[in-house]
This record gives sequence, structure tokens and C-alpha cells, in this order.
Amino acid sequence: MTLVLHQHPLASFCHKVLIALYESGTPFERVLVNLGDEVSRTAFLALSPLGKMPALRDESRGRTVFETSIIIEYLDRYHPGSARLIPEDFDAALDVRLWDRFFDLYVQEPMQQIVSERMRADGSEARAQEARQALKRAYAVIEDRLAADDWITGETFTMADCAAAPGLFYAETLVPYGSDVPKLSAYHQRLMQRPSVARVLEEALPYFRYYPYKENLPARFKPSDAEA
Ligand SMILES: N[C@@H](CCC(=O)N[C@@H](CS)C(=O)NCC(=O)O)C(=O)O
Repeated sequence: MTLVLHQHPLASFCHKVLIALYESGTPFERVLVNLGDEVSRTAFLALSPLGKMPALRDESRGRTVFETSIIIEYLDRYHPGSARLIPEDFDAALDVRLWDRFFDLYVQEPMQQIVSERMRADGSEARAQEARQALKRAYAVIEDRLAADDWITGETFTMADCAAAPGLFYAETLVPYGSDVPKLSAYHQRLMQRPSVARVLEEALPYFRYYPYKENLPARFKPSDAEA
């Protein structure tokens, strides 16, 4: 197989690329990266020196690609499937890239910060609280942006929605939506029902017991007492 995605099924940034791959239908293989396992970690660091997941290896072009947005741009250009995730039109593409950045920087980052404060021995409640405030500000901006039934940049599902789905899935377990963001709440539901997103979450099911805020997951994904 020419394309190999090195990933972990629980990792939100890996979800972003998996959603893109399922949207396009592009065939690929996957390698599970376990950073806690010496052999797996060493092999992954040889491929991705910063140790950030996911990484895509394209044997047919002899390239290894990092950074989720760049991976999706790369796939869209060199391995496009049935669905294109970045529009041809420059202004429309710019909008998609802007919202992709927004979800990575202002939703995924504070979300990861809150989770990491819980995991670290020296975790800080003050830092977690700041990140919660940042998420609330991001929610308000998304609410302002959304039109009634659309995806984040309009009628077409794009790379920006690939970024939105995992960020919002985990963020909502940390800072639940209030009644002030009804359009965001409805957008979240549309994302979760999208087959590519539902598939990624289904595949993560056996791993949700390792999520530090597993008690806040939607009932469908919450591990049973026996699994937890
Ligand atoms: N900006 C990067 C972020 C990737 C990232 O943070 N990945 C997380 C998993 S969701 C990771 O590899 N964490 C392991 C670590 O930081 O040691 C991207 O878009 O690819």
C-alpha cells in the first residue's frame, strides 16, 4: 500500500486526518503508534522527529508528511478521492484554511491543555481554567459564524469541518455548550452524524477508557464500569 498513516485511535489530530481519508475514500493503511512503548516510540521518532501524530508516509512519492492541515492539503492534491476537501477557488480555499486554523489553534489547543493539566503531576487548575475561558470565547466566535444548516464555511463539508469534529467532540466534554450557542450545538450534532466522523469515533471506542475525562463522554462512548 502506498499510503500509510501513523496514528493513535484516541488522538484528536489523528481523527482529523482519518475523517479526511474517509471522506475522500482514498485507500490507506495504518500503523498504531504507542508513545508509551519504547519500540513504537523509537520507530515513530525516526519518522516524525517532534513525535507529533499523525504522520503520513507516501511510498509512491518517497515522502513523509507531517502537520494535519498539510497532510490533508497533500492528500487533496496527490491522492484525491471522490470528495475534494479544499475548494479550487482561492477565496473559498482561504476561508477553509482560516477555519481549519481556527479549530486547531482555538479549540483543539485549549482542549488539549485542559486534558494535559489533568494528566500532569504538576497540573495547574489556573491554567486549565484559562483554557476553559478560551474555549468559551471560541464557542462564541463559531456561533457568530454559523448559518442555520451549513457546514462551517458553507454548503460543502471541507478540511475545516474535519478539524472541527474532533476538536468539538472532546471540547464539549470539558466545557459543555450553554443555551447561548444553539447553532454550535446543532452543528456539533450534524458533525457527529456525518458517516466519516461516526466511523472514527466508533473505531476509538475500545480506547475511550484511557481518556482522562471519560466520565464526561456522551453515554454512547462512555466505558462501562467493567471496561473503565
Ligand atoms: N499541529 C499538529 C498537532 C499534532 C498533535 O498535537 N498531536 C498529538 C496527538 S492529538 C500528539 O502527537 N501528542 C503527543 C505529544 O505531544 O507527545 C498537527 O496538526 O499535526
